[in-house]
Amino acid sequence: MSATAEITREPLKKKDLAADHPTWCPGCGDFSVLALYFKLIQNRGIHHEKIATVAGIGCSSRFPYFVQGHGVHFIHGRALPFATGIAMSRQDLDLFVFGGDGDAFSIGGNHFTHCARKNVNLTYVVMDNSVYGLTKKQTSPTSPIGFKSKTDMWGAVDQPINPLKQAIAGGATFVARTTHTNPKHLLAMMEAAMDHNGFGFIECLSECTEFYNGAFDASNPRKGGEFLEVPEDHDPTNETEAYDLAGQPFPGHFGIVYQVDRPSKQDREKTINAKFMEKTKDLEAHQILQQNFDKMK
Ligand SMILES: Cc1ncc(C[n+]2csc(CCOP(=O)(O)OP(=O)(O)O)c2C)c(N)n1
Ligand code: SF4
Ligand SMILES: [Mg+2]
Repeated sequence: MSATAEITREPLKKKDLAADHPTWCPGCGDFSVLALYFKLIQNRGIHHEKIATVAGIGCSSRFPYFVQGHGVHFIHGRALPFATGIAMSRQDLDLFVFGGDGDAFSIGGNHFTHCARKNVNLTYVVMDNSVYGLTKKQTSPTSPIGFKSKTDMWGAVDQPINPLKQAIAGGATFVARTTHTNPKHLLAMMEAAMDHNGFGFIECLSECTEFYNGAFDASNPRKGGEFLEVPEDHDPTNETEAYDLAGQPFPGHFGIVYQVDRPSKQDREKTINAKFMEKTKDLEAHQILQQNFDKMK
């Protein structure tokens, strides 16, 4: 076979993608997110060496352990900065970041805003259970007022954050909301975020059956709730409209709330890099460094 001959490869099956047996509690919403991630990889014919799954710390952040591909289980709240490094240096990878509401909006809150405004091309799925699951029930930034936990024994008193509003205000270019109880919708949102050029943020309601059972029943028709999709006449490019939709009281609407085109960080740096690559093409690495040192004098 010639070195350039194309090798035909079969799309991966679920058994090729599942690494470890997930250690989540029975009924945990996170199972559904993992199953749909496998489905997405299968649908898109992505191979092992192109999968990159990054997470912080939390039950949801165990995600990369269960996926056969490149994976990083990083420091609590720091998944996005790590993923940004990957995004900038390996643009050939399909990069997904998964994590919890605590990881994303408490300890990682600042990184969330900066990754959004920089429009780093990656997909970020926050598995929001409105509680700290791994550490056994503390109030999280999305816990509603009145939620009783180990840190708020008499009920939470602080105003919860609204992840969608936070993402829009931060400068995200793709903002969507879905739930683990609607697999078709969840998969559609992940596919749309993946196809978006820039920071694709998805808030996925993912129930913690152990420490916040029934939290999202009002959004689940099987539990007597209502699953309302984003209205057909909603204009996702209209920031004010998107902001209003994001502010609807729970259970709110599900779907793409906001989506606009803006060059990604990769796009913007590509131009700068190309210019300087051209300028320095005849120089050795030490000469480029010396030039930089001289400029700083
Ligand atoms: C620097 C640091 N602070 C605190 C912790 C303890 N800790 C681990 S996970 C976690 C919160 C997890 O909540 P969330 O991100 O919502 O994930 P979930 O377990 O609910 O999926 C905390 C506070 C830690 N691991 N590292
Ligand atoms: S504690 Fe909650 S979030 Fe963690 S695995 Fe169990 S059900 Fe899932
Ligand atoms: Mg959580």
